[in-house]
Amino acid sequence: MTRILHAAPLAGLVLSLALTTTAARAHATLERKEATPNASYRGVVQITHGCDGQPTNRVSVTIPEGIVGAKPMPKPGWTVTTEKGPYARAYPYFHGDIREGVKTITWTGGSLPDDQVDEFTFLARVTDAFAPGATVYFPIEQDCAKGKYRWSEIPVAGQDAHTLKSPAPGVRVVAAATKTAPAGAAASTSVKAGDLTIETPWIRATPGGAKVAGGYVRITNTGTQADRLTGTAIPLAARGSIHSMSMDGSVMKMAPVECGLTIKPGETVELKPGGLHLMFEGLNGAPKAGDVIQGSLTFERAGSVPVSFSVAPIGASKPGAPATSDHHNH
Ligand SMILES: [Cu+2]
Repeated sequence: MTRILHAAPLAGLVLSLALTTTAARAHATLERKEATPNASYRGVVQITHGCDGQPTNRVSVTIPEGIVGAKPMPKPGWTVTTEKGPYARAYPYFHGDIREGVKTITWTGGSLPDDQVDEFTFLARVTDAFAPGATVYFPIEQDCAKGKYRWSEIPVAGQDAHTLKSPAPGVRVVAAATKTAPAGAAASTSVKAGDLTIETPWIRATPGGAKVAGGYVRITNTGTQADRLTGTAIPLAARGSIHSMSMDGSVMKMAPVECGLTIKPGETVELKPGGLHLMFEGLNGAPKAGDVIQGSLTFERAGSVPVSFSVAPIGASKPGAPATSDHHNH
């Protein structure tokens, strides 16, 4: 048993001498230590010990300003409640601006023994209120029958978070991957993200000056719960979204897929030319055949998943295929 008694008078001394890893193990932590602006974040609060031997029966996380659309994951044996309130400003969200939302999420009524660990999960969106390099803190309250911890200390500028006795877990905000690999670099064709398998992400090259490009990918859900593809991004494009295509008489029409594209358990969804596709708009450069573009797909449950889009020639109907005389843009 390596429990550290934070309430003990010795705790400060122990912590100041302890290795970072020891201190981090004892605190309430967040499993994922990095997040990307304008992308979803899956927050997994890890409770690794009780209060001086007592079981934990309440966990509450504060959603900081600039993190929006927070939703808790229900947890068997626990009751989840949320408190909502207005944000300091409006933030862009899937269907226009969002001005209010969940500020705290609290799980109560369960009993987590001191010698067991558990996780409390929420999903939220990181806005552009945080620049890459910033750290965003999620204060956490942990209550036991007797005793409690308030993991709420936030380091001031220049202060080392490891010197704090009850630090709020921090998540570092990092820029989305922006590297464009040289032509001919091998693209990884299959990526696993939780229950999802993401295969052959590719983009069709565009003539210089084009403002839009279509992207395609195959996604299989091997899990037992549905997930939803809600967004996509590449550094070359100002915006990425999911579009459907349909025939209106003899006219091909496309429209954004509202609320994301559902991938049911056991289902494979294929985005391909002439059908569902990723739509990249506001291009500030032209994807060139043979390039590999690092980008991301965002899912409601699986979060933001980095993917490598290979670029096929203008008019190609599949990755690696030669151009055809297809006149559709995507
Ligand atoms: Cu489109």
